Amino acid sequence: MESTLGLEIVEVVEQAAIASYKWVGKGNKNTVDHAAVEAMCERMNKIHMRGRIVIGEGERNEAPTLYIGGEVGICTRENAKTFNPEKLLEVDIAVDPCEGTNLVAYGQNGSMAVIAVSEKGGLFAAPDFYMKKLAAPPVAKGHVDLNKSATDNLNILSKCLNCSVEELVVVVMDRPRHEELIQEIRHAGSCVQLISDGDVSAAISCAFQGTNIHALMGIGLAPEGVISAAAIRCLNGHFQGQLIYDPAIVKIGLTGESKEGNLMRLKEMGIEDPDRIYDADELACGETVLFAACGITPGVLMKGVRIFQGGARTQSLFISSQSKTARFIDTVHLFDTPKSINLH
Ligand code: VTB
Repeated sequence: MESTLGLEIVEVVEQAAIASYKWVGKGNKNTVDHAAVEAMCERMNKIHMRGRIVIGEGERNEAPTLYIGGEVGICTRENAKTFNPEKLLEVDIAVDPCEGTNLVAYGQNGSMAVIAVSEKGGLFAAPDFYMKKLAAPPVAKGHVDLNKSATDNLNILSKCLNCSVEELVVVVMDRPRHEELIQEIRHAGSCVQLISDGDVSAAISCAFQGTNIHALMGIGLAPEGVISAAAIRCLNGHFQGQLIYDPAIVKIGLTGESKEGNLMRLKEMGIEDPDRIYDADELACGETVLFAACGITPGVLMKGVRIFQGGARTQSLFISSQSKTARFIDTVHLFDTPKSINLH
């Protein structure tokens, strides 16, 4: 799968990043998202695959493209019936064409275009619920636990990383729902790095040394949690997620839903235990998992898009469970044939 799709999905996120970056700082998150979605969709439809969107831009009636259940790729065309079935690559795809649309709209750091791919059934088709998340470096995998308190996890993390609790940096989304969590982390002596958006980048940063991010704690959206888990699973990092179905916990969001209605929806999805804690291997359970991200605005892991006359430069991250590698890819894009400049 990697040899066929690897560079292709890097180009998918690069094109989405460049397209959305053109709207950086203009203050309109919807324009940012639309540009990323269109560019991602267009590039995916040039790949020789039959890709099913399991995490995308919403339900079929909510989004014109990249909706859940939609299909992308050359092998979805009418004439695909004539293709050699052995050559037919059928995959499940999780996308966030612009993770952190607000960040791009307001010119803030930390946004990226992301995609995760696996064989059919290889990615958890998370509902658009919130998810309580815990991400941590590989050395802490299986030692920290979402069932434990933040204080206990910080003590465990300090032992795993052989550092003091005071040296730990924990990323938390700056939301009212995290008021108590933030207080507990600071009371334990660790540093809280607040982010306004973009917990996928924060989660993945835990799995790389040298990012000065040691954990992600708190509640974000579940689809982003699956995408984070796909990357972290390949990096052998720690990621756990637990669906949040009670709007009272989130304080905002899940508008219109009731706890009973959410429980009913989970039951209809076949989720028997709504309080189940999923680990990375369960959220991204496929034999092969590929992940690609391209920086839109500058971030901890990747530089942002840089536009120059006639082209652009991007930095992407490609992670593969197949080759067990994480590659940072620096790409120069030439938009058009270089104009001969008459200097006389
Ligand atoms: C979360 C987080 C994402 O949006 O989904 C956040 O996981 C939305 O949270 O990274 P709120 O509903 O509390 O605003 C992101 O930050 C960006 O998609």
